[in-house]
Amino acid sequence: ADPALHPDVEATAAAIAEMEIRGAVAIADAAAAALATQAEASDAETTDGLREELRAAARRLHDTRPTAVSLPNALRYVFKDLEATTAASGSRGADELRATVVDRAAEFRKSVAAAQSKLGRIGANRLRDGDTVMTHCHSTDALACVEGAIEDGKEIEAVVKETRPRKQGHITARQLREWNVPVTLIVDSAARRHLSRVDHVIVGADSIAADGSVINKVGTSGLAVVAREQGVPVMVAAATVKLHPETLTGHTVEIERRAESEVLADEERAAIVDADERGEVDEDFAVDNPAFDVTPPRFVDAIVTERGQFPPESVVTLMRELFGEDVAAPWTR
Ligand code: RUB
Repeated sequence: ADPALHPDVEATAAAIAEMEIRGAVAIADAAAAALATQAEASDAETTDGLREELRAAARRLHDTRPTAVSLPNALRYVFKDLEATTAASGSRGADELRATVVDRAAEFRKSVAAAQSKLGRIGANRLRDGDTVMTHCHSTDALACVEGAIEDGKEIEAVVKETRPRKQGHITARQLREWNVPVTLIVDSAARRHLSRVDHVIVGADSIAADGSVINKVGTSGLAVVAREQGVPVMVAAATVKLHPETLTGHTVEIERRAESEVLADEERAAIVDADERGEVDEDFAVDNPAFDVTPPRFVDAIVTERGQFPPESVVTLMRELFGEDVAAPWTR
């Protein structure tokens, strides 16, 4: 049986699964904080006991949502070479390990926040005074670029896609209004119609694959294709914590599928199919609700990271440098 999880770890995992905590950066930050809590509150008296608790906590956090690689990357950061860091045995070793995990988690959270403000400064340089941007979903990395431009004294306007079915566009619209950015909120299907007055499409990423493909909220790929058709550059704002190291070795990124109920209410379903008066399921009617899609690199103009901007085809170099061959998942051992 798994060792007992701290209630905060369980609460964090539930909040991620239910999307109360959402967005790749926020998920990673919360996972690191939860690991620190597990370590801090643990009364394990041996390093082995503590490691086992941490692995159980990491597994619980990991199994919430599959697509944002920032989550396993947060776990990787905290777990990296953890075996080697505790020479002492017994309770002294456990204390040492506890302190290391708490420090690592804090360091990770700080580095992610710093990366975001740094990439925001870089992305801001791509925007000119008077530009109109189009956004999809809610990405704190993408918004950091707009914030950077505003701080540089540029006037920016925004066309904000509402982003069905969860309407994360409303969060983006609220944030932009707080910065006094003029906002036009549109339904997703109106994107192409509005692109003629847009200077940049700016989106975030949940994962970036070794070939430069961008995995982000479903609808991103369609938007990128019509943006290309109209000659509007597509900029992906994504800190290096979004680079998916396992794609270096041929793995693909799992696309999360969410509940039918996000798309169709019970009464709406009943209005389409009346077969289930007796509780029967109509096998010829289905709802599919993928949460993310894949934008091929040829539709992306630049990936803006805290290490500078890259053409999508060259992020693989950065990926190798940052992760090397070490893509292990130490919490599964
Ligand atoms: C969120 C989403 C965001 C990325 C980047 O999807 O697709 O664009 O996570 O966000 P969901 P950030 O709402 O399903 O979690 O830049 O904040 O990491």
